[in-house]
Amino acid sequence: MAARRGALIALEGVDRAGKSTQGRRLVQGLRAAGHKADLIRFPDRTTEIGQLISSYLVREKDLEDHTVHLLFSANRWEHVPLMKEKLHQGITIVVDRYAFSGVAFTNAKGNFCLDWCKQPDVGLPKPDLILFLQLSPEEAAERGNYGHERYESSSFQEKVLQSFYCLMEDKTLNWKTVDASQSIEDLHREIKSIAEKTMEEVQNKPLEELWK
Ligand code: DGP
Ligand code: NA
Ligand code: NA
Repeated sequence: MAARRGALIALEGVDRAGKSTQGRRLVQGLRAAGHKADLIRFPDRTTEIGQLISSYLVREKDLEDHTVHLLFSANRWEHVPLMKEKLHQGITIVVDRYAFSGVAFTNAKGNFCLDWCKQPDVGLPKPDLILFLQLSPEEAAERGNYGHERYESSSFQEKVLQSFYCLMEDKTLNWKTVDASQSIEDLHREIKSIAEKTMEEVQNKPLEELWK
């Protein structure tokens, strides 16, 4: 019998929903429970492509919109060989943002249809679970002001949220919405239990390709 594989778990949601905190806590919690687990944050600003993306986000550099979209996608693709290797070694991978942020942020710019936005990410490893951290714009606002990076305004974030809702209509994907207004610990417990259930369910199933 083939070795059991790890699960690919994506965390998505608007800015400040707590994705990065929950991603770190989830990997810690899974490891503490004896599972093998790793975290990847997208964009990964440490690679050469990631440095370009970072200079765009902090407004040091202006890049053409299609170009930026493809760079974010390329930044995911450059991790794919290692992600696949780890998943097949039984390591669960938690990704803090994935192709859904890629589509939602570009689609929110207004002049890019969902179909075009999805194309560069078609064929990425398909997440076994997408946890959508749901937080109302009002609750997000209570968590403090946005920073000065590109995209950090409530009007743009509202459009991003609408694009996420369109993507969530795809029932071939395993979306689970969780209430991100709970305490960090309560949300962590809920997320960890959903994650462990998914890990159990997919361990003998083949890894699939996204949007194919
Ligand atoms: P973060 O480090 O998670 O705060 O992400 C930085 C910003 O980049 C944030 O506003 C969300 C945005 N972002 C994340 N992934 C993508 C993507 O694939 N495409 C675009 N256009 N924006 C993204
Ligand atoms: Na941000
Ligand atoms: Na984050």
